[in-house]
Amino acid sequence: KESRAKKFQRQHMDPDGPSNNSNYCNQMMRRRHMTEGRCKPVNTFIHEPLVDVQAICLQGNITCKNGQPNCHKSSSSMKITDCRVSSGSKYPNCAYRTSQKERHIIVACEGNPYVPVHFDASV
Ligand code: PAX
Repeated sequence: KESRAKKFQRQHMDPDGPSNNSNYCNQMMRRRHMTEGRCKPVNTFIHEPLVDVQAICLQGNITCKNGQPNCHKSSSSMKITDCRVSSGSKYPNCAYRTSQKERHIIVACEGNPYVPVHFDASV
C-alpha cells in the first residue's frame, strides 16, 4: 500500500514544474490520480526540491486546522500552484482553475523519519 509520505509526494510535489500553461491543473490533477471517484476540490503543488519541503518538519511548530499539534510552517516562501475545481466542473470531467503563488506553506508531519503527510494551508 502507498505510504502517507509517498501519497503526500504524489499529491503535492512537482519540483520541476510548473509548465506555464493554464491547463496545468487539468493535466496534473488527472496524472496524479486525484480525479478518480470524485474531483478533489482543492490541491496545492509545490515547486521546490523535496529536501527543502521535508526540512519544513524541522521548522516552526504550530497547531493544525484540525487542532492536532504536528503542523509546521516553512520559514521561507515557496513557489506553489493552487488547483481549485471550476464551478461548472462535473465528475468525471474534472476541470480546474490554475493559480501560481509564492507563499509560506503549512504541512503536517508524522513518523520516523518525521516527514510531510498532509498539506494544511498556505499563508
Ligand atoms: P489529507 O487526507 O488531508 O491528509 P491532503 O493533505 O492531500 O490529504 P490518511 O491515512 O491518508 O487518511 N494527517 C493529518 N491530516 C490533517 N491534519 C493533521 N494534523 C494530520 N496529521 C496527519 C493526508 C494524511 O495525513 C494525515 C491524515 O489523517 C491523512 O491520512 O484539506 C483537504 C485536502 O485538501 C488539500 C489538503 C487535503 O489533502 P482540508 O480539509 O484539511 O482543508 N489542500 C487544502 C491543499 O492541497 N491546498 C490547500 O490550500 C488546502 C486548503
